[in-house]
Amino acid sequence: MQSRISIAAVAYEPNKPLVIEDVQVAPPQAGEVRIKILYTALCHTDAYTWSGKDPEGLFPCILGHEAAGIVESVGEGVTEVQPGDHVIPCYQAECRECKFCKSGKTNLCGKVRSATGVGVMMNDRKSRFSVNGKPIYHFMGTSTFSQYTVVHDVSVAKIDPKAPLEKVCLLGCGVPTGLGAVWNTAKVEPGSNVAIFGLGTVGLAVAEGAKTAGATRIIGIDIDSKKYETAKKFGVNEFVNPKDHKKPIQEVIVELTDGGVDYSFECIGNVSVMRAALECCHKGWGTSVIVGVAASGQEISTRPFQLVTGRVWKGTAFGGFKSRTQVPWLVEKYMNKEIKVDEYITHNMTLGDINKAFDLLHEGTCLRCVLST
Ligand code: NAD
Ligand code: AHE
Ligand code: ZN
Repeated sequence: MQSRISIAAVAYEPNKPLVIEDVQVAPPQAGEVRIKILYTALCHTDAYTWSGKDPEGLFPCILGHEAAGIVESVGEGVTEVQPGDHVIPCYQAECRECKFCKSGKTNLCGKVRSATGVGVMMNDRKSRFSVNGKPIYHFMGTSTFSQYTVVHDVSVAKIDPKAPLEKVCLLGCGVPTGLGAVWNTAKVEPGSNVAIFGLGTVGLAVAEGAKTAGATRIIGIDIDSKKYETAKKFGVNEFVNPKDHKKPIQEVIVELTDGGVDYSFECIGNVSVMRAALECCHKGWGTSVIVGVAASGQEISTRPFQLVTGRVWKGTAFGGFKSRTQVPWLVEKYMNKEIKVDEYITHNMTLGDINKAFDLLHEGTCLRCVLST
């Protein structure tokens, strides 16, 4: 098998514009899959790592982890996918053999995480990307801001070939994360009241998940009041802007809900808001789920009394979904019109416009921007 020349967006340094250039993509080795990426969206975690605030961020690298494509070639021993299969790369692997996968207690997988966290492939601890012979690091085991990428076979979900790749690419991260935070991590029951901090794609997917779980009050909290109009379409039925109140936002929510909410979700990545989200939960049973990713060095705090008196603090990665097993199921749910996907796509561009797309991501009007490669 031969190397491929692929146009990719390379992040050479934190916060410096990504460089669109030809990258050499080596053939897949044993247990690896080379994918032709057709569509990739941008997630705030890409922006976070690019900003230099991710302790696992390495440069130069190829970012991107919310995408869809077609298998181009496979390495020795790969049995579950073959060239031509339609796939979604999954940053959270699922090997079905490791201690984590077998535990039945988590969707985290231990098989390749030690390599994906340091930008290399498991086999030889090296990268498959290079420019003029110099290696470029992988990112989250996916690196989808490239026409071709190489991933571990345990990180590939084979999906229905009839599914529109330009839409279902979103099922690689943000939408499943929000839905799963509600369905798998919090396990929201009918009649619950729910507070969602941050109404970006992840927060809106939490709202959609809460609505389908039968939550009655779905309170959206965002410092941008423009978010409410869109949020209503995803199930938010009350809106609070912390800027409209002098009191701490947790006190406002506790008063609004006769003692606090049953479930809250932090979908921003702000540790002060994480505290507020915990403290707005009802004494005795309220559960708060941390979804947002906070910068290196940031820590959460609260009075231990908050937990002693029955509030529960949890976190979620990819909404607790087992990736290879459940991403195809989510695709089917989308095809059956049981979950939204199209509604999160506010912009479409090409890979060459990726720097403009990142600018848009920081504007309040952009939920997901899908790039064609
Ligand atoms: P986003 O930037 O689109 O949405 C964040 C929202 O929070 C915006 O509407 C913004 O106006 C609002 N906001 C900002 N500061 C606020 C404050 N102090 N109080 C209230 N609202 C505030 O982001 P997104 O794409 O929805 O992602 C949200 C977070 O989830 C990010 O941190 C991302 O890295 C993380 N994430 C985590 C996972 C996971 O598996 N845990 C997966 C995907 C994304
Ligand atoms: N490298 C970061 C961790 C970032 C993080 O928590 N990532 C989430 C997914 S965000 C997707 O948009 C996650 O699933 N984490 C679990 C894992 O195995 O990485 C840091 O802060 O170190
Ligand atoms: Zn993401």
